[in-house]
Amino acid sequence: MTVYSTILERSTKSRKQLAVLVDPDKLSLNEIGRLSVKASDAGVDYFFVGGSLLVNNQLDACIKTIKENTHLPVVLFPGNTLQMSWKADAILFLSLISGRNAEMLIGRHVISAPYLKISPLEVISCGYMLIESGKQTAVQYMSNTTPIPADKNDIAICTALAGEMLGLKLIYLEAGSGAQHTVPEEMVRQVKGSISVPLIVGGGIRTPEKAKDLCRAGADLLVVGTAFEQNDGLIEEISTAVHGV
Ligand code: 1GP
Repeated sequence: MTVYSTILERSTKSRKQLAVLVDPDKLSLNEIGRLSVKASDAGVDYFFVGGSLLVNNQLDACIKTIKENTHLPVVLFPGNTLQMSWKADAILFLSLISGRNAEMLIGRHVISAPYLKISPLEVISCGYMLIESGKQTAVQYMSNTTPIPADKNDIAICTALAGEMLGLKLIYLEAGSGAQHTVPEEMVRQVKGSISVPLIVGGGIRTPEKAKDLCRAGADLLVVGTAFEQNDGLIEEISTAVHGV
């Protein structure tokens, strides 16, 4: 079963899903190993791996460590075209549809397409939407794009709809790593009500309560990184919250 068909099937059955985001620069390999075991024990669904900027050349080793410690699918969540590895199972082929930077919409994809074509990676197209979250985030700065204002649900809905109509297989509402505020529940609700592809929500999720609220609002898959880097004891609590919805 492919990663996408798993996401789709679980979303169709309203089984909420959780991905642990590992930024290979933020943790040592020992810490990544420990986190992998905890995530697997806690019933997490996927590992996402990537960061806005990787400087430690640890991507392959990070994925290898996760694979040695779990059987969970590893999905590349690349901040740029250098973050590719054949050791992963799949890649989110992100088009930053909330922005108007042609490089992020299609330019980088043209560069990476021939590499992906010969790779064993499952390529999953994804409409990536950056939502304003209180302060400038790394992804805003690095992508040189303006996020959608957090109170403009109509813009978010139309952007997600357009992404789906263009054939993108997932929509991802992103507040940014370490965001002050998550994507608002009302926006999640309205976007979910307008699309039929699975909806991913991430950025700034730190508590089981917030995770539950976002799932109830309509998120099919939550992505959590920073909170788990700071306290891996939260993995079990947030996983239980997500899977209990
Ligand atoms: C994934 O970038 C986010 O969408 C992760 O955000 O690090 O704030 O959990 P956090």
